[in-house]
Amino acid sequence: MLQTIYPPDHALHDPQVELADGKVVPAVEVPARVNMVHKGLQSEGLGSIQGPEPLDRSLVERVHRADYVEFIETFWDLWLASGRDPATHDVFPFVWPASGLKGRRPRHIDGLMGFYSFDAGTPMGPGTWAAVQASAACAQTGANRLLSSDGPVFALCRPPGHHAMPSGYGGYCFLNNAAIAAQSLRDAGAQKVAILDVDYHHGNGTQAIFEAQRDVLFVSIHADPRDEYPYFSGYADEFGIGEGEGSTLNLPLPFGTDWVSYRSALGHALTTVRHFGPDALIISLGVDTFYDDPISHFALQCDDFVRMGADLASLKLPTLFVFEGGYAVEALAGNTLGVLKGFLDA
Ligand code: Q9C
Ligand code: ZN
Repeated sequence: MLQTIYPPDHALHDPQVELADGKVVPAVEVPARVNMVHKGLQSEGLGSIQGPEPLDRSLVERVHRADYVEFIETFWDLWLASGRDPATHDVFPFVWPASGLKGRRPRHIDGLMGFYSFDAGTPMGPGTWAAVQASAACAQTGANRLLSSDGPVFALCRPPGHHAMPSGYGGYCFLNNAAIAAQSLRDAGAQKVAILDVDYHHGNGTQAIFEAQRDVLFVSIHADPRDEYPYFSGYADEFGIGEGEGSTLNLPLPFGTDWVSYRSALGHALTTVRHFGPDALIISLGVDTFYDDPISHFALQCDDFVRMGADLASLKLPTLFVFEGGYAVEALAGNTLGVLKGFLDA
């Protein structure tokens, strides 16, 4: 039996446009994504669906810096207080402390956006914080449910989380839902937690949050960062730092990767998780590996997601699925439910 946690407020984050491919384009990280998956779960009667419990701020601040969380929380007030147009729907950063500029924390809204972000492709608006809070609360609630559940739990998070850094937003992500879930499981007594990230993009935020720790294994299968976002993280020679050396594994794959080559990387990932011997498994579940995803370049077919779910079940671990990317809206419910059904039926 599956339990799903769904964030009713996710639709308050409702971007119309984003900056991608060097220009303004229609936003792809939209409410319809999670609405479709929610509807699919309902119409197929796949387990129970509940709302999240209130978000524990101290849990969030064990994963992210408090000043960063406060910035996301107060962003819209800062925007208005700075005299900017209150009718603006999608706000983007455009200046960063890169290339040797020292990372001083400025006062102006434009400076603050640059201080707390790492790309210009992640719109923020008046309802962003409410949605972000609900999304993170789903991950937290999912982790709590996993402890008392005998089946898998699905945190249907939106906005997604795996790109969110300890103090930086980007890649449509603000708070790192998978990391919040992992931290919550550790706090509740799990000695070792594994995070397996199957989103098409590298989970740079999750890696950064846990790369110096040995109690949380991070394994990611993703498009080669030489050719794909997030470009500066996710290389095969990143194994973790200090105490955490050996607790990070990146498996970058080329454009065009189909199920046959994907599965061999997945097998390697599963062996690594098995060897680590975690008490719980978190799957950062992005289905943007789909051949028809509008922003991605892998070649998985609908049936492959069912196969993926079955392979994940072979670990026989308490498993929390945390929703990440996937932008082929019409196929999203089928592919996401495919993974869950493959897992449940295995
Ligand atoms: N040419 C997640 O899947 N850049 N984030 C897109 C398209 C950002 C994806 C550019 C992609 C971020 C959670
Ligand atoms: Zn992605």
